[in-house]
Amino acid sequence: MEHSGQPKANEPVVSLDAVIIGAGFGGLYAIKKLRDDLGLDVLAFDTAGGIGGTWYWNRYPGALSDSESHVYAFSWDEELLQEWDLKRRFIPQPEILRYLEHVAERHDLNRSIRLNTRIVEAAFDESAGRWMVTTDKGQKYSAKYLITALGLLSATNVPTIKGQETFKGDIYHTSRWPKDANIKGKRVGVVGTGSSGVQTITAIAPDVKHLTVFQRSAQYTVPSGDGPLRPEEVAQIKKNFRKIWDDVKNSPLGFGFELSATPTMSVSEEERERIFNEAWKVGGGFRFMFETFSDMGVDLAANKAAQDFIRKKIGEIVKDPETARKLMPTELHAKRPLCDAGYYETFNRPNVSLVDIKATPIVEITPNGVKTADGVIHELDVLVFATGFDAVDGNFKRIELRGRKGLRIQDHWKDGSSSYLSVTTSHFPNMFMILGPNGPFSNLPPAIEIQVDWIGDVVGYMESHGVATFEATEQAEEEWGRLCAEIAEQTLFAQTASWIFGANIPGKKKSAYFYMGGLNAFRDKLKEATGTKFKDFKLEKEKEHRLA
Ligand code: FAD
Ligand code: NA7
Repeated sequence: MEHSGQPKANEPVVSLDAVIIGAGFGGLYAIKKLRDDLGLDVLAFDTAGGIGGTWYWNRYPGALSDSESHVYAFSWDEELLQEWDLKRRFIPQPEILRYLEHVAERHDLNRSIRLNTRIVEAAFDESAGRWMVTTDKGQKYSAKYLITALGLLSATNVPTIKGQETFKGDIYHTSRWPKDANIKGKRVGVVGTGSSGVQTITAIAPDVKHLTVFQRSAQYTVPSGDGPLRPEEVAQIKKNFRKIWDDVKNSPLGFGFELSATPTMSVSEEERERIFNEAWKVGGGFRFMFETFSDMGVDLAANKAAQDFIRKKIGEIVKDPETARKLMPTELHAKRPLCDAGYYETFNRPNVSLVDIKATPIVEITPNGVKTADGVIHELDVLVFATGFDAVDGNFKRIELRGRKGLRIQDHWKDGSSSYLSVTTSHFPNMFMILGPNGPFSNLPPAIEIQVDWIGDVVGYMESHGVATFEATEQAEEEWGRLCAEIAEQTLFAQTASWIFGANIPGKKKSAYFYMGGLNAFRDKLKEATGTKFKDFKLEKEKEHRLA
């Protein structure tokens, strides 16, 4: 159904079936599911000036998905899988955005999307059993369902450094890269060496006059092995798409390759070296971590073997021994695995320098650059923050979001964000989260599809069974949280400070933000919830709700 979405003077509140927040992969599929499959009256809102979510915002040079291109897409439009031109092994940002825009046009989704519109408030009205939603333009909507597709790597983390406002040049965050950004021939500084930093640094080094990399933590990264797909590879993928997607959704990581079952120490040192070298040649950060051996993420000795291998590679690649030393991580290899297009090689360029800001921290930003603790002012025209995101729950906390009895999400999640099965949270009836906290740690488009399909099933059930409200029980949520924490604690990821555990944001509660039991197991849990007729949820029938 279509809705003008504009409140009229005599109708201050527009009534809808569902409000969707976000128009990335999650929001787009939610529109399709609820509007076209279930026939509901829905509107989606996005702060952005275009659809695409992550791929609208992250326009920094070198931005690329490091899930392989044939599994970084929707599987529900089989025709499009066949039609879409797969060009390279990995899919760069402009191409992903073009793909999502094409999906939106092809399925006529744009008419159900309001861009340049931020949702500032969403509150559950218990007496009406409806969500009251307010935009930054003061428009009000009422809806039975609230679907959040806010993005788990979307709320930017911008550091506040003394003197920042005095800087005479431009400051960009990678995920807010302006269309008119100009770095050519300039002196550029990049703070941050996570995935975004590694991609940006490698891409811009040849174009800038001088590049100063401010590194807080050295990074393990392996070659991506990106390149054009051969026509016979594309043909093979297209022939097998059904099976590929079936395997993806039934695998722990959803990346389209088989995980190794071989423990690292079960093979000889020579064999280990051979397998690591082979993976280095093939490329891909997730493949290096999960296709080589079975235990890099859980066993210290296995992890150390991988660390040693990468450190040795750094030593071989980087010519200046002091730079190589600084680039060699000493921590566990247990952050999100990365891959690159020649990151370590970049530091052999005469126009690139590396500053170890653990040894010499940034003390302030001056009008002309960045001053470090050794008194040096690194003169810059442009400063880039590749400092990541307030991951998973960041965008929830930026909305005035209230559930039953006016409970604010910030208070509900004061001890760390929680959910039942990532898609629901207690006290927030009829609110369905796409990639909410404690969801699968996996390739994300299949995780999104699995979640939206389930949400569609629940909403369909509610509509056909006269269910007014649907809500996870506190107990189910607590148990799910405990399970996520228990599984996460068994991995080395929990011993490493990164966004996966909320450790990158000062003051943020360090806890498990993901379910690390696998996408396949997660999918089974959702199926189980449906199969047991939602026994861990409270369902209130329309009649009961009216009586209450
Ligand atoms: P998003 O695409 O983040 O969309 C969320 C949208 O919600 C945004 O457009 C935002 O503006 C909007 N929004 C938020 N709050 C509000 C509000 N209050 N009002 C209105 N609108 C709001 N995943 C992978 O699986 N593989 C990869 O290789 C990979 N690479 C990545 C690389 C980068 C640089 C980044 C940042 C992320 C990457 N991801 C990757 C994760 C990526 O975010 C997901 O794959 C996917 O795009 C998430 O889609 P989404 O719709 O859930 O969220
Ligand atoms: P990440 O992976 O969180 O990386 C952020 C980087 O910025 C990392 O090197 C941080 O160092 C560094 N950082 C963060 N804050 C600061 C401050 N205040 N000062 C100096 N350095 C800082 O974010 P990305 O955007 O690269 O990637 C996030 C995910 O998005 C990625 O995994 C992909 O899935 C896409 P630290 O390591 O914390 O010492």
